[in-house]
Formats: sequence, structure tokens, C-alpha cells
Amino acid sequence: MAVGSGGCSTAVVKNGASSGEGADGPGRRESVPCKSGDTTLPIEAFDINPDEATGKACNVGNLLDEGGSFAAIDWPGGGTHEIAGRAVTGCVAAEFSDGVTLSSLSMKMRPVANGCGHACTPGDDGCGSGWKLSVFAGPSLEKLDFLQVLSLTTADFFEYRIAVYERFKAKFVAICREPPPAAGDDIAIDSIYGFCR
Ligand SMILES: [Ca+2]
Repeated sequence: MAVGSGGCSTAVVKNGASSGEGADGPGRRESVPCKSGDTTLPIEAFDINPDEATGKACNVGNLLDEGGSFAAIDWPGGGTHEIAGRAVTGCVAAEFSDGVTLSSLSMKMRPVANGCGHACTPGDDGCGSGWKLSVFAGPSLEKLDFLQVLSLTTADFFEYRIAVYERFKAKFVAICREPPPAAGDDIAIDSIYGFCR
């Protein structure tokens, strides 16, 4: 479907493609009001990994818009970090407009051999394996709760849509590569958008 046309979605300012941009980064979009059922685009993307050993994200700004290049999440294999008590590796987060609560989330993704510099290796639990991510949502980056594990079903880019329950009060979402296998594929994210509650 066409994202970014109609509804409440609008691209005022594009985020840069560099990772690690904070709330004061140059590309934060303005919030846009959203009616129930309309689509809404993220206003900012975040690399929320505490260090590169436990998880990497790169080009995070690329998930703000469909097409062109993509964001990725990767795991060098040096331990994990936690969100909502769950072990995770490479994570990326997105913030939606002020006043928005998501009712569902759509993510256009595919597995990739080398997300952010750590390539898969041949063999069992190597290239072609993995393909799992965990999804979190909440009212802030500090209050993310675990929503579900999602398995990619195709090697091509595909749009995965999941329900986000009301209790999550979802203005923020995070997408994390599941830890094992470290030598498996990583995940590329072309775009994410939401539907407003
Ligand atoms: Ca990797």
C-alpha cells in the first residue's frame, strides 16, 4: 500500500541516515495529528543499544521512509542487553507523533547476511538462519513492554503487520534481533509505520 499519502502521515524533515541521532538530532520531524485508523509515520529513529558488543544498529534514519536504503540490526555475539527483562541484541526504536497511540504496527523487513558489519557464516545456525525479532512498545523509551516475537517468512522485503494492544500506550516501538544465532542472518528494515488508535 502507499504509505505517506493521505491520512495524517507527512514528511516534514528527513532524518539523516547516520545512527545514534538523539532527540536533538537534525532530522526530528514535527508531530502530526492522527485520526483513528489513519496511518502515521515515525518522527524519529533511535539506536538504543548500550554498546556495540551486545548489539548494533546502523543507518537507523532509513526506517523513517520507504524505499532506497534501509536500517539494520546486527549482533557481534558479545553478550546481550535487556528490554523489559528480555535478552535482546541489536535494537532500533522509533517514536511516533505526540498524541498518537498505535493500534497496529507495520514493518517492511527482510533478512540480510551482514546487517552492520558482522557477516553471517556458512553452516548450521549460520547464513539463512535466525530471521527472528522481538517487538516492544510503550509510552516512552524507558517504559517499553514486550509485545511479541516475529519470524520473517521470506528472503525478500515483506510488510509484516502486528496488532498493538491498548495497554501498551504505544507512542514508541523497538525492534530487536533475537540473540541466537550470532552467526546467522541479520535484519534489514526498509520502513515502519503505524495505524492510530
Ligand atoms: Ca551479523
